[in-house]
Amino acid sequence: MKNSLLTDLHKKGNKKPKKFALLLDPDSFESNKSIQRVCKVSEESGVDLLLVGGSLIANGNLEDCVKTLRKYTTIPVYLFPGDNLQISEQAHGILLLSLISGRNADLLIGKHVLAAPRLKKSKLQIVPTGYMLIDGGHITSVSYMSNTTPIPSDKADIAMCTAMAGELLGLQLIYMDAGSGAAQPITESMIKRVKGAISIPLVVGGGIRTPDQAVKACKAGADVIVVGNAVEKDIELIREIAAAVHSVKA
Ligand code: 1GP
Repeated sequence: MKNSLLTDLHKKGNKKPKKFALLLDPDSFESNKSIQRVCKVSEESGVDLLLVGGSLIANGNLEDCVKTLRKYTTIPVYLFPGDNLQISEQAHGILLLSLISGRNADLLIGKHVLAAPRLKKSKLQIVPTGYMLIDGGHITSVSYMSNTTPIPSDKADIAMCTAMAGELLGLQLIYMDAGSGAAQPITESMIKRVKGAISIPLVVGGGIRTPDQAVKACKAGADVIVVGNAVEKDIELIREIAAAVHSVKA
């Protein structure tokens, strides 16, 4: 099946080559109204992608959240699953994450085996994604829940070789993540090294709170910037970060 997210990321000559994705955690919304508000601001700001998921969904309802997003916006909605239960057929697609920075077999392949029959039957666009956790200054939910050690932030060589291995294994996207609410985002030098070593698109997230940090990550080589926490606290930041990301040329 034609994969519109990957096609878009590989497209040459795009006036806005850098993409801005919002990470929406179903637990963070008190009501449908607050999801609708995010949809409105995201549409007005030209947000490119909505990712839905979390390390742990305790109270929120993934299915309802995705349904509401599909109803109130035309922006592509992709699942960013914390586990094999976080699947909704209502989404456009799913980042099928293999946690290649860790050595937890369940998150490298185990959960995928459980999810495979359902995914195979679904109409979801599947994006095979090499997911790499990078140390962002403190233990994040994702490193705790995944029971894996993130790559140290000053070990760009390890990050580079991990991403290269992911590409060689056939993964089609690399997502480098300092984890939600990371104290420090991933350094520009690490992004540069990783981007220079792969030819598949690179997503960068975790701890990005300002338009300036987003621009630096884009200039270093990120193709997609993901922000979650910061916009949950200040929804208007969506406009500023979207404009900053879209101002960066190829
Ligand atoms: C986490 O990359 C995302 O998986 C976004 O991180 O919530 O820190 O923006 P933040």
